[in-house]
Amino acid sequence: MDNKTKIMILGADGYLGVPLTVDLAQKGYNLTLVDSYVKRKLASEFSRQPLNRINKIETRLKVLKKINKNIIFKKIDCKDSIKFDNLFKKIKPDIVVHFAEIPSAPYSMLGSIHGWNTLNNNIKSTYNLISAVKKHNSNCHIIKLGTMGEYGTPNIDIEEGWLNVKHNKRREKFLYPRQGSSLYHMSKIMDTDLLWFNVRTYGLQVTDLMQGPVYGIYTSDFSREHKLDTSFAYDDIFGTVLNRFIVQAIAGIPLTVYGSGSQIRGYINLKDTLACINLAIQNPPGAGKLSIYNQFTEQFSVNELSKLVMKALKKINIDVKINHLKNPRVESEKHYYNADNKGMKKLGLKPTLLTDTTIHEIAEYVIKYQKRINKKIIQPKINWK
Ligand code: USQ
Repeated sequence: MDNKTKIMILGADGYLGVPLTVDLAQKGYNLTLVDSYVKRKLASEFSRQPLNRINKIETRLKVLKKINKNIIFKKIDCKDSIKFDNLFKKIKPDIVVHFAEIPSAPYSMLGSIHGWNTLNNNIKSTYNLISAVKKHNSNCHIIKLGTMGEYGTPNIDIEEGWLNVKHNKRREKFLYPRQGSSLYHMSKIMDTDLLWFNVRTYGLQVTDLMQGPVYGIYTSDFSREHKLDTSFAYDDIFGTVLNRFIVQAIAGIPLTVYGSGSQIRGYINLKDTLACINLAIQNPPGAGKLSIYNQFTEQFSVNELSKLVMKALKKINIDVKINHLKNPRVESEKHYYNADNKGMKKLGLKPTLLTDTTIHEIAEYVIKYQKRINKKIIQPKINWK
């Protein structure tokens, strides 16, 4: 039990925040959970309900407090500088895990209001966090969730955060060039820039995790028994591609492969996301350092993913069809992709691979909630142009 280390989780009600809370509560950390419920609000504005109904933090806390008394929840919008600053000043956390961002690329590309909402929410929450750390506890380790999408799809290998450049016989190490393909991804690039500025100027310590699309559901006997599972989105705005494909397969809808399907990304199982955050907690970079990790375990093209789902589900007698739709996004479809991800493995990550068993495990979960699948929220409705 580590009840001395104070960890604040911003965005504790999200897909990643919910299981991280359960995990860190079980480990005995002193936790402050923060969320404004903005994602629930957006999802319900767009009628994009997750597959499973999850209890709010207030209800989940009643159960969690039975295993760990040192947990509190504050319903605060991290954009609110005064409220956030007051909370941080009072708690003075040792570590902050920052997930409090609007996570959807399609939402950010819907229109100018949505684009600004994403930029404003994401940059302002990061800015307020940095300001509070500088003012009240500059030793605090900020663990920030970035995205592999910050790098885009360059025609050279993607390094882990940094690029050594030789120019006119001189050398310098820069942040790896960033080229986002949505305003959401651009907001994460701006976050990284803000963090790096504050690390080199004020000596803050930051871990920035460049995470690929996440899939899966983290569930333990404890979370199942006490209704502590996380939300599982499969819609066109908030669902990530593999989760969407598995729901589509179970619902008998042809898989929605965008364009040629040759676009490649680095993917990660939700269980490994939790393992990576734990490794980041145990490995602070030290004052004046920005550690960047590429947080994914395997690279796949969308076509490969769809075929893996088809092959795995055939084994449990589910017939899957694949449909190529006109790509609603502006993204390279045929491109080079080779990203380094050695950092987390060096720290001890043992990757969960996307095997038939992994797909069956997620499918089993989806089948449990099959009656709740809303077929109207599956086809993509937001076009980049
Ligand atoms: N795709 C399809 N069909 C679908 C949905 C997506 O072919 O039905 C394709 C997309 O065109 C894209 C790829 O699958 O090429 C991944 O799409 P996604 O929706 O799973 O992921 P993305 O929009 O990039 O965003 C998600 C999370 C975001 C996170 C990001 C990591 O929503 O929060 O930062 O994954 S990354 O993609 O590496 O930037």
